[in-house]
Amino acid sequence: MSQSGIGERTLGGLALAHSAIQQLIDYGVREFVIAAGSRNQPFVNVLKNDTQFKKWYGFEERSCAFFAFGRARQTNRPVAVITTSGTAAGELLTATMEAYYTSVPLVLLTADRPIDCRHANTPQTCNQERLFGIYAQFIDYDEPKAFEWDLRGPLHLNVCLEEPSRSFIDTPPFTEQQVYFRKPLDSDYVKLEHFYNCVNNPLVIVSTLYETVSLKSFLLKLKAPLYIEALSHLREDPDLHPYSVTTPTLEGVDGVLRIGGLPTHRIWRDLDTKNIPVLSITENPFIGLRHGDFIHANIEPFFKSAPVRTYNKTGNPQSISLNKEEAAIRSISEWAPTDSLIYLGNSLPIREWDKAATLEQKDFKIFANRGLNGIDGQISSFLGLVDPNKTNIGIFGDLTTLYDLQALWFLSTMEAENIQIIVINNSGGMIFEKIFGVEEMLNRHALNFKGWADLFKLEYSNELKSPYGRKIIELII
Ligand SMILES: Cc1ncc(C[n+]2csc(CCOP(=O)(O)OP(=O)(O)O)c2C)c(N)n1
Repeated sequence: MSQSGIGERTLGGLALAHSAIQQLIDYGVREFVIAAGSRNQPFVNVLKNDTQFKKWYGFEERSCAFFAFGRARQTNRPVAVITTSGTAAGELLTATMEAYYTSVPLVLLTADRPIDCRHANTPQTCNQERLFGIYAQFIDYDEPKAFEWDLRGPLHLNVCLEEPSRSFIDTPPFTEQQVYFRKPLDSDYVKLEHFYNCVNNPLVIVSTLYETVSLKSFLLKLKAPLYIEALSHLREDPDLHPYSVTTPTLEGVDGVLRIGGLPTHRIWRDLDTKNIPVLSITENPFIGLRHGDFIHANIEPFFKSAPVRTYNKTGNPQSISLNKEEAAIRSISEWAPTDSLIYLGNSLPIREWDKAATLEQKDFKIFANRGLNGIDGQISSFLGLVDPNKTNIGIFGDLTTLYDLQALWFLSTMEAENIQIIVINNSGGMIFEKIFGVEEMLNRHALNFKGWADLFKLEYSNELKSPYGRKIIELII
């Protein structure tokens, strides 16, 4: 008998599956997104017997992975996606890449055949060792083993299992404990002091952040021009409006301080060709540019004690004119109830929201996948983020929507009542019309999404009606 109390190989790897799941629980996993296959039957078996933890079931592994990624962000905990072997495991790559660049603890639990099958291409067997390369820390789990995971970014647990049993049997309960925790990052102010010493006319760009209390007091003392993206949750704060810049430029700017996730605005890319100091203070360990420097820190504690230089400058909030699509985004922001959860799809919706959304303070909780700006897995990520206590509004381009149609599979087991999926249908990838103006870039089409709503038995509308209930709203531009 193994530690888990289940006989080992004779029971088709249940003992190994049980100890692997127990290890994930020790890491803090409390939700599992399961895409059943044959090889991963032991995981399905041990979790079927469990009553403590949340289980979601899907079949399209890419979507399951993005859904799990969304759940991990929403619950602030590691969440595991479980697949069978072969291409099923490969489908997890894109969500893993996104999780890597956003430091989200996504767990990839893949079933594999025993190690001696690895290079033999026995049925549905490929080499799953380090399948996700640099994007996931890796454990080859052919026997119970401890592994200290820092919970920053993905973990891949590949479990080698003998032939699964056809019968499901009782297995012992899991012990609910969390042994591993994310250690806080150090706050080091040397690079910030250096920035103050060499920069007299800074532009501060603030992007993805979820805790803003101490940063806000810091910015109020700093008194420097601020370009504030919606993902920072500070864009609508009236106290910061005097410092706010509506349309940022680098003219006259001799240094940029970026706080939070990677900025969406074009100006960030333009910085690559400017020879001025750029300092990023970020929870993800990447500069985000070809030059510059960064401080990898937990934002809230960092700004609680950060030294401040007062610049005594103001911003230049301006009124701007909106095109039809931007005006539609503005209407959505006005229509959305206070305290809604808003998911901004790549690519135009997020840009248009930053430009056009109301500045009224409505305490929206805003999310987007800005690790790699993919248009894949967007609806799955949104559904993973859904909060049953809020109105949940996801805004997506039409190609982005087409990419992830089957994500709505999860709706049938979700309890949230208020889910609005808004498709901005401009008949193709219109961000490229702006940039290139060339037909071959656009994937133009004449499709609409009524049939999609019918397929999943959802209400469908072409206008912003009540923001309550569940529906697909297709705004044709
Ligand atoms: C997975 C992935 N493939 C390709 C791209 C490149 N890309 C960026 S925007 C875009 C078109 C998006 O079209 P749509 O969803 O209709 O949005 P719109 O541009 O009209 O806002 C593409 C293909 C990407 N970001 N991610």
